[in-house]
Amino acid sequence: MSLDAERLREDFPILRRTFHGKRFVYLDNAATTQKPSCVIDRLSEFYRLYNSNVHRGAYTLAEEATDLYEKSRANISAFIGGKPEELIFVRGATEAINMVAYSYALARLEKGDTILSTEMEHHSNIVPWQLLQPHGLRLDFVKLSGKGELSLEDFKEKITRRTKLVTFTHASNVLGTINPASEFAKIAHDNGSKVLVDGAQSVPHMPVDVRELGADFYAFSGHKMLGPMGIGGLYAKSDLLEEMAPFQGGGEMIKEVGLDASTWAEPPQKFEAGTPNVAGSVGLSEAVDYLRRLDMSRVREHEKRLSAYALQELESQEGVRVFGPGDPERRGGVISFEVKGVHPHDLATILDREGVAIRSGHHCAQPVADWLGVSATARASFYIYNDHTDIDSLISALGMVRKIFGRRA
Ligand code: C6P
Repeated sequence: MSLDAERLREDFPILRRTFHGKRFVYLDNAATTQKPSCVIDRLSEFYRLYNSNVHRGAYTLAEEATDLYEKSRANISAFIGGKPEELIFVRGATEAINMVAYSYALARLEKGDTILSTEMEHHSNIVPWQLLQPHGLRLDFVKLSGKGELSLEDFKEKITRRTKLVTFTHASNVLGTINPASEFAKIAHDNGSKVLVDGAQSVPHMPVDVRELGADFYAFSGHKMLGPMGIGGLYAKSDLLEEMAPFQGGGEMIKEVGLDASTWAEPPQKFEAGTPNVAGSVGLSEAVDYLRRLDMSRVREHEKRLSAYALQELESQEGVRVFGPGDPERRGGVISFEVKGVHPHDLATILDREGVAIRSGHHCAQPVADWLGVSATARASFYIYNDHTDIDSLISALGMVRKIFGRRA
């Protein structure tokens, strides 16, 4: 059974807003998703009834908050096929990747070892590795090719015996491409390299099982999957968490502290210094329950159908160029495009006047824009509450763009 987006929209209070007198058509879900009432209510309930610090107090309220926090960890880790002790709560995918950079790569790799990333990455999977270069770690990138896929040939050529970590995005936030993650992971493992997958654009949109994928590390953000901002996860295999160095020092990540030296708590606490985002974890757990009820295979099917329709409609518009793979089987619900003669920022501004919210710019993935040979693109990205009528609104708003820009568009 397909998703009933119109029905689902009723769960999202923000989607009842109007902008410039028009129905709100939210097509910037790759940036962040809207929150259903159950998540908003759960956050409010936490602060009304359960607010307390965790892992510290001996009183009942503190025990309740700790229980909620740890149950949320178990629920969220199960959603991606992991065990509770394999999930570290972080602010989001960016912090998760930085944690791997500092606690694993910097602490465990040797001078001259290489990290192999790709040209398809968000800045958060490029810059943390660049920051390690002054420490003697090398960085290389798998090339983009074709319509925006990673070149398997180049990957096989670039992976060497010094490649200790391979990292790539599961799904591109600009091109929409879904990478064959398990195939890449197998090549990396056969070479003796560890694998970090950036799941920021995949966990919200398709069934993900970190074990089936063969990921050693998997990063994701709660706010892109109906959850609150400021909470996300780093999945890491237990043996790796054991050997990794702490990311930050402070309360709760220690076993014993002396003035000269300290010892560390067991994972996951070892990586969660200071007061964590307890309300965020509870809210994200509620979001996971909501997605589970919908069924992630249906979420994926829904987005595939929407993408197929959007691709067909956009490509039939004069002067519109769509970027990324053409086959909806090989892409997610993220569609970047340009309209000839119109800067993407102008396009987004005119669309806003029609009630349609899209993103324009380089989407924090400048190397992808460079590869496309553009400085910016317009980007529409879909989620469970979007349907064909939203794409129709986008297309009709593009008609307005054409009117304003005259024959140039
Ligand atoms: N991309 C977009 O509009 P954070 O900001 O930590 O939640 O997620 C970072 C991130 C990492 N990897 C990928 C593939 C991403 O798409 C993002 C976030 C948003 O495309 C905001 S720039």
